[in-house]
Amino acid sequence: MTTSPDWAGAVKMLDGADQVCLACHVRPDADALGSMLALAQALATRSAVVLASFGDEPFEVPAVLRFLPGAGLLTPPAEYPAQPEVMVSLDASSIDRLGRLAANATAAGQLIVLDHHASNAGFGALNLVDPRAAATAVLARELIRRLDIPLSQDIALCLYAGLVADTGSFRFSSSTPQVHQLAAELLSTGIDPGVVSRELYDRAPFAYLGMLAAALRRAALDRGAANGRGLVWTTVTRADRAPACLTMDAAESVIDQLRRTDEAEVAIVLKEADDGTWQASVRSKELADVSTPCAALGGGGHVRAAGFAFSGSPDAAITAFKRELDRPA
Ligand SMILES: [Mn+2]
Repeated sequence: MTTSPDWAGAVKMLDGADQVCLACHVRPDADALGSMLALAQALATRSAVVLASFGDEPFEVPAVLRFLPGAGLLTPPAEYPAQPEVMVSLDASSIDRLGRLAANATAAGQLIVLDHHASNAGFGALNLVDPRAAATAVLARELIRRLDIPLSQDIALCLYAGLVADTGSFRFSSSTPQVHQLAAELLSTGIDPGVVSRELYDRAPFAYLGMLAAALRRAALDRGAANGRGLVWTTVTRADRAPACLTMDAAESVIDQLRRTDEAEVAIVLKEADDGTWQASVRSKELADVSTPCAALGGGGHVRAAGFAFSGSPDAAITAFKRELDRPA
């Protein structure tokens, strides 16, 4: 998507709606849920009825995101209108990323797509898609500005969480001067950045250490992969999480340990879900495009951070991934 976003059109749609239904991608991260709850709380200051959801069953906010304000506006997908009058999709690169709510998006009277994934082909009637945006939170902030709704601390906290998450706490190259300016604007509402980093990154139950140890002990380095730039990978199995009943999102941060490896341009963590299927988180440093191989395996994401799902053996998935990674462009 390269056409310039029709902000005025979106404002008109949202201003004229009696009910606005928001949805973000399944298994939401801080940018998806934060952007959605920020926009939901902003719209709720108007007279419109606001519903927000994501298409997971069971419908549960990931434990690590429960500090985000605005959860009172969440509605389970089963109670979501089948044909929303106006619907907004946030941080979903394609309609199937909405999971159970993809059908509702298809049936929506008007669908606005707010997203920053380069692979987003624009599945809405109105597409506010900007791949240069460091986070969907950047676009959500712009929409709230255009709607002329002031930032409350609760809205700012949600946006800040999304910005922190998608910029790797302002460590990635996406942390432009504009990103820092937005961070400054959000912090100037009086929110505490320490709360966001502590909740997102600096806490876990004691049992997490055992799970992390098991995953790191299994880490394997393939120096020849990624065209000789190296690949490091490991798994987080159901058995690793079982002793302390840790949920899948406890495995999310394992990739941040793995990707430190100097000898590897690419890092992959394969996480086994409770139903025995797997999700792969893939990261690269500065050279490898991981979004293309992930897309070839049915997933997607960004150039330096992407993922895919599979069922079957981790070894077979890694073999398939390496083949796609080394495929000449
Ligand atoms: Mn995002």
